[in-house]
Amino acid sequence: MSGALRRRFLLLYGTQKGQSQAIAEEISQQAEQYGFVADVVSLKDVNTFSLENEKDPVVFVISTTGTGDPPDAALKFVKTIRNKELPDDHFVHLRYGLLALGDSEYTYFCNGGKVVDQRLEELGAKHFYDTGYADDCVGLEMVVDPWIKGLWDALDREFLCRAGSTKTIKVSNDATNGNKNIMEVPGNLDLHLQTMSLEGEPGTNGTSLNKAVSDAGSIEHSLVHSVPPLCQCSLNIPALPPPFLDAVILDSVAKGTDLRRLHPEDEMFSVPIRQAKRLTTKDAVKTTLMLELDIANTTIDLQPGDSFSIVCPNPPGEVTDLIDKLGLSDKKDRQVHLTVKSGTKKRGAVVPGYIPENCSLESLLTWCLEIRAAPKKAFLRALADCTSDAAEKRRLLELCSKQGGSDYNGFIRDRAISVLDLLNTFPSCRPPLDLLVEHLPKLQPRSYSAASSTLFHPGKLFFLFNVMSFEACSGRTLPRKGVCTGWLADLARGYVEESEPAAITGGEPQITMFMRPSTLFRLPPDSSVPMIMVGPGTGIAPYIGFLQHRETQRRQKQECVFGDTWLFFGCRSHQKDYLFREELRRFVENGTLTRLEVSFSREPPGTTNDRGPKYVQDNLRLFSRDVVRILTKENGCFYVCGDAKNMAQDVNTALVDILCAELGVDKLEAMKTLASLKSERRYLQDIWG
Ligand code: 2AM
Repeated sequence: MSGALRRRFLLLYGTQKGQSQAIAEEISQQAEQYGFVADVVSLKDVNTFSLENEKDPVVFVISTTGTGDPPDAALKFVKTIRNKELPDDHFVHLRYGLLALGDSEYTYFCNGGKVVDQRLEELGAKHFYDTGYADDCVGLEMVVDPWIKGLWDALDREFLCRAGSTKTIKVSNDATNGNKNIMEVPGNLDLHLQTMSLEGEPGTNGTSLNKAVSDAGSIEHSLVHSVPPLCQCSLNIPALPPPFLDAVILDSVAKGTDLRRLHPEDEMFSVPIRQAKRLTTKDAVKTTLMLELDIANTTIDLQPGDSFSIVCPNPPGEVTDLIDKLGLSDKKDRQVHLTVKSGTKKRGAVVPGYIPENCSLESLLTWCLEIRAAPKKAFLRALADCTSDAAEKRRLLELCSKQGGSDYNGFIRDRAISVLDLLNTFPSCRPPLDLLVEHLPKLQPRSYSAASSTLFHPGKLFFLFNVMSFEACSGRTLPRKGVCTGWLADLARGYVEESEPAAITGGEPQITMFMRPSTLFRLPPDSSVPMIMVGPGTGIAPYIGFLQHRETQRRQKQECVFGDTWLFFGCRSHQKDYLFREELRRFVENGTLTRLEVSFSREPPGTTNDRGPKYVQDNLRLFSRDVVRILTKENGCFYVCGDAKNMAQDVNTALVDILCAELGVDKLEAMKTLASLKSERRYLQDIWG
């Protein structure tokens, strides 16, 4: 554990009539008694603090004005954090607590604080203490005083954990399962683990990280040493909050659901699918499809490197089965009316804003809720309460118990169990609809990288995806496809059996989508800058856009200088899943691509490529001298696209090794070089998973 601790926190207030300021001053005074130092700053002085660089915990006290606006003094700050260009992980380093002030006489109670809270969370910041909502109507002090009292314990815990945060924890874990689920570890421990450096022990067949974490007994000694004792006490599953929603099914038949209501903040487009093509052979393990969207009649300004999101429905069969399981088959088309339960103790309880008012039961389950989401432990406990059979109830409780960590992962997560699968497995469980609305998250649009350039294909947007599939298991008798990829594959069915792209004629399916323009993952503006692109599998998508763009530019502006352009692609076999083989060959032949290196991970023995490098990073190592030259001497750019969990990390490790070997520097120095490449926007990632 580190030595003396600097127990400073930043205390930001946004005040209209001085109440937040007074409370902030009160907090600051008390802080001294508890051994903390508060730096008190008004949110209006946006230039005097920088959340981007803030390392200490941050406490906000924010008033509400008008019917629910942030105070004038905080408007500039709110505008800054609302900038749509900010990446999702902009504030991932930030830990904060927030006290919102408001008046429940007004419609949007405490909304000044809520908008800040919500946006900080969207940008990756994490609470170290629950938000307080103080009501001027009944007296602010009713909430303010206990909230401040609790703040000191929360700050104590936060600083204790920071004390252990510099250590590397070695957890004996299953190397493949590795750090996969750190974010979902129950209780408070996830908060601490996220701030620590985790190191698995490749090759050990020990318990998985999740088991280690959920079951204190199996945490390796080094974890016990480096985590302050208090953190080990926080392994309990959070108490189950009482239900807060009422879902009443009205007699009236609902009108159609407007998808735009689900994503009001985005500009939605409805576009036809014009062509579909299978890029892998029929006997390949994964099926990769490419679809062509017609964007000619839209205002979309597609740039290579951009992504977009597709609004997809849940599979109709599953929706029907779920409605059946809820005992509501006769009410599919009826309007669902949601209200907050009167007398609920849940602070800030609201009907989720993404559920349209005039929504049918079927639309609710088709378009609004992620019915495939792995049920969290709190949901399991709530479901146990609705289960009449004693054995089933016991099993559900076992799964969500403190001891059931690995059982939960094995039973629920690893097999991608959904609430419907659970209701099939536990037939005496009959939850009310409101429980599903409370516990299932919002159905998320799925994002894909564009795989084309409009310079090359005007008015078109191509993209590719692997059709996801999940095996049958208890609770579902048939294998299941991914929600969006399965839906898209169905839309394109009948058109993808040909090797040539098949035009879809008559009744072309439409999809609803919105753009997610990239801020960083773009071609270097100066075409003479050399670039290295790494993307196995469908990670090749944005590079096809890049290369088509460059190919057209080369044709159009002969006089331009084009820097070295390298592509490291990886697939399993030459025959089955070598995506864009012909197009890549053309890029090489016409000089758009100066170097193409392909690795094959599962080429049968005896074939041409079976002894070559297995993965993209193995190939990178073979060209380490060129990689270092391009990045350090020629100011080149390095792009990585594809799987975040394994590939992107392995590529990063390879880069560190390459820099160490070629420059004769140690690991730390190599990591610093990569960090500066990142900050210079020359090491760019478009990764998922
Ligand atoms: P696989 O045979 O092990 O699945 C596209 O999916 C390609 O990426 C496949 O050849 C796949 O190999 C490979 N791949 C899998 N894990 C990888 C990793 N950690 N790093 C790089 N490539 C990987």
